[in-house]
Amino acid sequence: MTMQTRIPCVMMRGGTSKGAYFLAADLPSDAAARDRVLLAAMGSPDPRQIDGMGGAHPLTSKIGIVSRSTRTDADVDYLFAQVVVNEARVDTAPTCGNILAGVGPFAIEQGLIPASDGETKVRIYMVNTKSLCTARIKTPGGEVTYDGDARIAGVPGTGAPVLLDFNDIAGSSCGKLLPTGNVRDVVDGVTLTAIDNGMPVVVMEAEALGITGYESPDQLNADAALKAKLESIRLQIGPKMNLGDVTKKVVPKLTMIAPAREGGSITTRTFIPHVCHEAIGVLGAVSVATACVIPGAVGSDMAVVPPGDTKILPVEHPTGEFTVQLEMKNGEILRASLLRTARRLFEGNILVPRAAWSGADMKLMAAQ
Ligand code: NQM
Repeated sequence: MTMQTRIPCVMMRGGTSKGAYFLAADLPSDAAARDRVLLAAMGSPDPRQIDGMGGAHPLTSKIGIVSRSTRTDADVDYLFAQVVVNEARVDTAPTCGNILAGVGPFAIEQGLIPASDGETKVRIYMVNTKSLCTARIKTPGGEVTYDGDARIAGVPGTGAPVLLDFNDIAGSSCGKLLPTGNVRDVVDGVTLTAIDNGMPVVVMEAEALGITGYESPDQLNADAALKAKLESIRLQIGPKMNLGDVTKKVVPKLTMIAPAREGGSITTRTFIPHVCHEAIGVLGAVSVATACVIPGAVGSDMAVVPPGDTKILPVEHPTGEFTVQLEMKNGEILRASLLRTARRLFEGNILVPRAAWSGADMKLMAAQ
C-alpha cells in the first residue's frame, strides 16, 4: 500500500494549451513545496511524463493556481506555473494567456465568484506579471456553458467564446514595452526587436536565421543549428531585457517572422523557447502584433497593418491564425482584445506520492 496525497484538481483546455487547475488553498503555500507537488503531479522530469498527468510537451505541462483576490480591482488571482518536461524545474516567470482562458470558468464553477444570467465578467489579476485581464464568460441561466460557435485555430470544433481584454500589459515582465531601450538591436549579427506587451518576445526575420519562416514545427525542432543560434541570442538578449540570467527561464520567447501568405498580417514560427510552438502563445501573439505597429520595429515594414485606431491583426502560425485586436490612440496601444475558448475536461483529485507532500492530515489517503 503506497501512501499518496489526494489534491482536488480540474484538468482544462485553455485555448490551445491544456493543464491542471488548482485552488491555491489546496496546494502548499511554501513555493518550494508547491513546486515539488506540481512536478510530481505532472510527472516531471521525464520526457514522456509517464508517471504524471502532463502531456510530455510544454503546451500540456501547465498549471493554473487560482484564489479569490484581495484586490479591489480584481475578482480572482491567477498564478501560472510552467512545469518543465525534462527537468525538475517549475517556472513562474511568465504568465500564459491560453491557461488564462480557463481561469474564469474555473473560478465560477469552483464557487469563487457568482455568475450572472447571460454573461459574467471575471476580473483576473495575473500574479506572474502583476497585470489585469477582464474575461467575459458565457453563463446562461447563471451557469458556465462550454457550448458555442467560436472557433480557434488549433482546436477542433467550436465552443463558447471567452473574450479576454488586456489594458495594462506593456512591460509586464520586463518593465518596459521595449526593454532594451531600442526599437532594434543586433545580436550575433541578427537584427531583432525585443518587446514585452504581455510576454517577453524577441522578434526576428526568419531569413536572418537562414530559414523561410514557412517550415513545419517538426522541421524546425529537428534543426539543431537553428536551435543553437536561437539559444545564443536568447541568453545574450535576456539580461538586456531586464530578465536577468535566462538560462533556466522559459522567457523570452523567440518568434521568427515572414510575410503573411494566407491573407493575415504576418507569418510566425515561435520557439517557447526550446520547442517550436504548434501555433503561437496568446500574449506572445500580442507582443508580435505590437511590434508590427511600432515604426522601425522588426515586422513593421513586413506586416500588413490596416489603417485606423482599431487594428485587427491576424497573426499566422503553423496551424492557422490568431487574431489580435489592438485599440490605439495617438500611436499608443490602449487595449488588446482576444478570442479564446476553453473546456473543463476532468474534475477530481490528483494523487502525488507522499514523499512529494504529506498534505494536511485529512488529505492523507491510502491509494487503492
Ligand atoms: O503567450 C506558450 C501557450 C503559451 C503561452 C508559450 C501563451 C501566451 O500557447 O500567453 O499562451 O509561449 O510558452 O499556452
